[in-house]
Amino acid sequence: MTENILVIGAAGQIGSELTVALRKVYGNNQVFATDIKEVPQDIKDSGPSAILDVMDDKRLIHFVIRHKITQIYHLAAVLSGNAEKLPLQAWHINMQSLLNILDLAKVVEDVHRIFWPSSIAVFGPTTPKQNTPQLTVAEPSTVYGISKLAGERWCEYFNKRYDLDIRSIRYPGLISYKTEAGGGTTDYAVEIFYEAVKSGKYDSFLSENTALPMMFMQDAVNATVKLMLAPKEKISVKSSYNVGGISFTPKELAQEIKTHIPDFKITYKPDFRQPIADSWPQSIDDSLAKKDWGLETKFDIKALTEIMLNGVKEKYQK
Ligand code: AKB
Repeated sequence: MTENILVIGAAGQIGSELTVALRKVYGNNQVFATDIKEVPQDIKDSGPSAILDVMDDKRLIHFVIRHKITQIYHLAAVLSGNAEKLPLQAWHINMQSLLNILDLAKVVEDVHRIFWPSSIAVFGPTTPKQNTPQLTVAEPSTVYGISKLAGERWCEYFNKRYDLDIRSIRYPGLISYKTEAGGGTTDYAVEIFYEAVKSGKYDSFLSENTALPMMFMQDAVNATVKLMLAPKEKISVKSSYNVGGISFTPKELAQEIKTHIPDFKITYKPDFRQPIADSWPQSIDDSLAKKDWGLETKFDIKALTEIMLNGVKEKYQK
């Protein structure tokens, strides 16, 4: 069967790398890259792209029918830090965009598989912090976390009630240099590399011993592609899978950066994102993702630090 894939949010941190990976798997012309802003030049040059607003449900359904879309990757969202600034707007965008997709999948028969990202933000202060289980207390204290938890419930509901095939991962903090992250709590672990290369110092908005689960983008992209290629009967979780990657603190990351830039200096000025980070797990049990569809991760803190520093340096040289 020929797949026609729609990526929503292709200009974002995940979308800009996942689109490239999907084009390798399915062919350049089979993957439509869309966003409310222009997608990166390499994505524009290598396959079809368009401006598309997922909140515009009428245009969305026409687009999906016209291009005979069979799989949708809906990556657009307001992240945790930004969502706290405009809670109701963030709730509206995060929820309504997902509902627009789920509702169209119910009526457009060609659409047979959907990916939607959830987050470790579904967990809250009452969740066990270490090796957080797949199934546990989830009382998020952020609007982003509440929207992701509600989104997971909707995914499971649509999966079961309408026999759809909606798959999801609870991403940890994602680290990449191709497209800068924006508005997340884990984003210190991206910003730090830009500042290390640019000025040799970084003022962290999280305190030195704040451990959080993290993952290098290539691992996250590979996991997403693998989950979406797995046979349906392997997918036992109809809401969203725990995926853990690695865990580290700002202090540990700074130490690793110092092995490349010995004069690098880090200072700590925790802001409104500190309580968000404090409410999240420190490490994740992702054994079910490993068992069900063979989750694998390759990059540790050492490997990702080296790649990030080289990648950011190269960007600045351009
Ligand atoms: C954020 O920090 O908001 C995101 C996330 C963990 O979902 N990176």
